[in-house]
Amino acid sequence: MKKKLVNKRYKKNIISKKIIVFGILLTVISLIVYGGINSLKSSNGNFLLSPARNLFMKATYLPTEGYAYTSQSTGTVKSLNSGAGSRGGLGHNPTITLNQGNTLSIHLINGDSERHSKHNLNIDEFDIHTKDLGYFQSETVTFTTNKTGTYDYYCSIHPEMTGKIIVKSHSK
Ligand SMILES: [Cu+2]
Repeated sequence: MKKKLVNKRYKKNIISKKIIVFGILLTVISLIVYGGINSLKSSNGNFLLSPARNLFMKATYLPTEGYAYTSQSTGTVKSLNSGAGSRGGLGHNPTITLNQGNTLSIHLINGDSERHSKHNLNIDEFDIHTKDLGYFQSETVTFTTNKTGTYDYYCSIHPEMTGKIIVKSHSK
């Protein structure tokens, strides 16, 4: 009779230990999964469903145009039109055309070797605001085009630094 009781207690002990170990494992796994999901989120809080397209933008000073963004298409962003008066394959303040649901990473570098002015990049509708970047500083912003329409990107320091982002719907 006594032996059986001891056996029961021993079994109970093992079970509660198993539950504790299982609980710890579950916590660790949840943390890993949560971290993984969070790393898939873009700057405006949307989940990345497709790999980000990359756009390299340089904030600079052009003798004829003044302060401007220039870009080099990496081939992943479609219809990256160069602005008027572009030279040497570099358009200034280019129009960026995207489809709804696209994820775009803009890598902005302050390449203002002429004036060494600070520059930033803002797209209000997608909650994109970089820091004021000093000469040679860079920042990457990532967002998902969760709505269609034509939006402005701009530098809050230089009103002439502005261009358009056109987001088209899937069906068109
Ligand atoms: Cu600027």
